[in-house]
Amino acid sequence: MAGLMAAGCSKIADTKAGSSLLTAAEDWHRKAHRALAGKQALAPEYQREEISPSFRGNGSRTVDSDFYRMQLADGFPDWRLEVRGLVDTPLALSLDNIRRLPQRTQITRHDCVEGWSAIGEWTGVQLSLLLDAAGVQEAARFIVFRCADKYNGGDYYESIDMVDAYHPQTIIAHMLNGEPLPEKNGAPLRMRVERQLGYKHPKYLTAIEAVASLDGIGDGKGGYWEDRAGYQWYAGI
Ligand SMILES: Nc1nc2c(c(=O)[nH]1)N[C@H]1C(S)=C(S)[C@@H](COP(=O)(O)O)O[C@H]1N2
Ligand SMILES: [Mo]
Repeated sequence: MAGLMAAGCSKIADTKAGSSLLTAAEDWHRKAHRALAGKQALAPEYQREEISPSFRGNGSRTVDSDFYRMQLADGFPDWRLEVRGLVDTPLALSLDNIRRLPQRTQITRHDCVEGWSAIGEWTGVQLSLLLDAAGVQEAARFIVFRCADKYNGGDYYESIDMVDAYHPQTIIAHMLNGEPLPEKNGAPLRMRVERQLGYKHPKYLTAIEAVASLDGIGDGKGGYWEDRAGYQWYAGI
């Protein structure tokens, strides 16, 4: 596990990563943020009393399919989260599988570029745990997240590098404030990538893909909003 982590981190540190992907300024922002904050520095965590009375749903607030509606009504018995791509052992996990793994709970603040924030308590499994279970291969440089919803007709997706993928607060959440994840917030599973802005936290998660390059995925900029509105791929707060 430690070996894998070290390999993942040094690989990123060594590359002039994604000169094709990142603008020079963005690259600078990512490095400066990391240098100041430290690679594995934690995003601030809050007290129970600070939790927002309601956590708004933004972007997609549901998934428009019969399968989703039926699963939502039944507690998602047939929902599967796939771990695939450049891994030795692809996985397909049920919600039950995920609930039985070691859990992390964190109270954090979500910041949306649209100008609102909310503090919530998230519970789920660390992404690093699933990546280690699947055995991420040396060639993998990014983790891509696939979602069940379409937003304005396009597939929502996102991606992060290996530093954020192995960050302790990067979790696949299935609970918000001690309750199963509400529909509007991404039921049954959504990412929390706490050191980045809201659009980097994909909801309605269906698959986690280890890839060597973001070329050929969506329009190649690493995410739904990156492709459409030029949002930065590295959205460090
Ligand atoms: N699948 C999916 N994930 C998504 C979005 C979306 O539209 N679809 N919107 C993003 C944006 S812009 C934000 S701010 C957060 C909102 O999370 P919330 O609905 O729990 O507030 O989800 C992000 N993840
Ligand atoms: Mo957002």
